[in-house]
Amino acid sequence: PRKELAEGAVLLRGFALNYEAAILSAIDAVVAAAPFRHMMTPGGYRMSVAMTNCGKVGWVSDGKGYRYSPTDPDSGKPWPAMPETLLTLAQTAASEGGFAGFVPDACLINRYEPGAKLSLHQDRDECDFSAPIVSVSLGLSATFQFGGKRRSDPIAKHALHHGDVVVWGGPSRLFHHGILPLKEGEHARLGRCRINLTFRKAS
Ligand code: MD5
Ligand code: FE
Repeated sequence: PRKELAEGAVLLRGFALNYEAAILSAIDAVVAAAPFRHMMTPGGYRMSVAMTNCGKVGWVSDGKGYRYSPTDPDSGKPWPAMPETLLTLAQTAASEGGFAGFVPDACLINRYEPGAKLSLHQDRDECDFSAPIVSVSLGLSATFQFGGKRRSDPIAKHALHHGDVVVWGGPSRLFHHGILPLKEGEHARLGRCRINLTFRKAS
């Protein structure tokens, strides 16, 4: 089932379920080499979402700002390579969403525990806004806030569940969005957390 949330934004409900076991073992391998950590915002706040990355570059935040870095600042080493199965998932979903030829070079992995949230923001740190962002939701369900190009635009809410994939391209690529504080719960395979993968063409 496929649902257009806005021009260029396509929700593929349950699309990742076929790949579940492969995704979870790929995440385990990435996290073994580059553990989840809570980054600091440029303003000096600790993010409630824990993050890691795989791919050629990874998204980082610290006192100096937001950017993509080829190395993990915690280890000084390159981020783990993007597992083939994750790349295939992202490319298959992008094609389904109307973005054939998507070649992500970064995958940000976000881990939410109950109470963790992502305040309303735009994803603007990438070099090429003509490429979509593909996001994969796993574990506990979350409420996604979906606004518009301007921060003051009205905000819709959508539930995102285990296995859901969203392709954010076209005009929606720069829409404001966020995740409300995760509600307490227990997921059969993921436990007390939600994991979101975002595939990006960052550099
Ligand atoms: C999440 N992550 O569920 C979300 C999913 C992030 C982030 O927001 O920056 O790590 S990605 C949602 C997204 C990406 C690009 C555009 C739009 C939404 N949008 O137009 O709403 O952890
Ligand atoms: Fe975002």
